[in-house]
Amino acid sequence: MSRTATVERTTKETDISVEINLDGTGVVDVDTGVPFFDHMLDAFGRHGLFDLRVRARGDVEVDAHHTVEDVGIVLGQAIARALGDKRGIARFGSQLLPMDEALVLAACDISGRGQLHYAVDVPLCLLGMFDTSLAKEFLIALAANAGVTLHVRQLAGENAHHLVEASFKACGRALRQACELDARVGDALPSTKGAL
Ligand SMILES: [Mn+2]
Repeated sequence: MSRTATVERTTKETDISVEINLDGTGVVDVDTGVPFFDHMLDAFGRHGLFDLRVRARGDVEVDAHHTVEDVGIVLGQAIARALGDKRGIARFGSQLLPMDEALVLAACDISGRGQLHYAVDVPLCLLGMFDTSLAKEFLIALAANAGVTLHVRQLAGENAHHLVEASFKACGRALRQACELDARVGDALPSTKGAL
């Protein structure tokens, strides 16, 4: 059974479609109109080994905020949908990810309770048209809509590009582990409650 999903969402601010295959090989095709964000989604998919296609058109003449946040919403929904009944998943994943001087930890639990705990002190600046505060906005939307408890924490680093990119890569790797089907879990739900 393939763990894929396609989700589309249109509002007055954005028009977004996301296709994901959780069991992919990291083939990514992204165009959001925000080049640095494309670079981050590429890193997320490639290191998460998700096949990911994203098309987004948003009101970037205002700024990139709506586009980035709404892609987080739709990507989160697509991950939740592709996970299906969550039987057989590893559930937890974590990755400590270095990028030059930056070192970022991401840890996730496919808990059904979407929440972000973010402790990355990124200098507030523009990376192209992406302002660095948008990294947190994206991850809030992703965690909430995927139903994932997500901790992202900086252990070292100062360069904004490195810190944001390390965060996206770490999240991709951590989610890859958590989404992975574990043969020893079999067809069970990895929960003492019997629900995720
Ligand atoms: Mn880069």
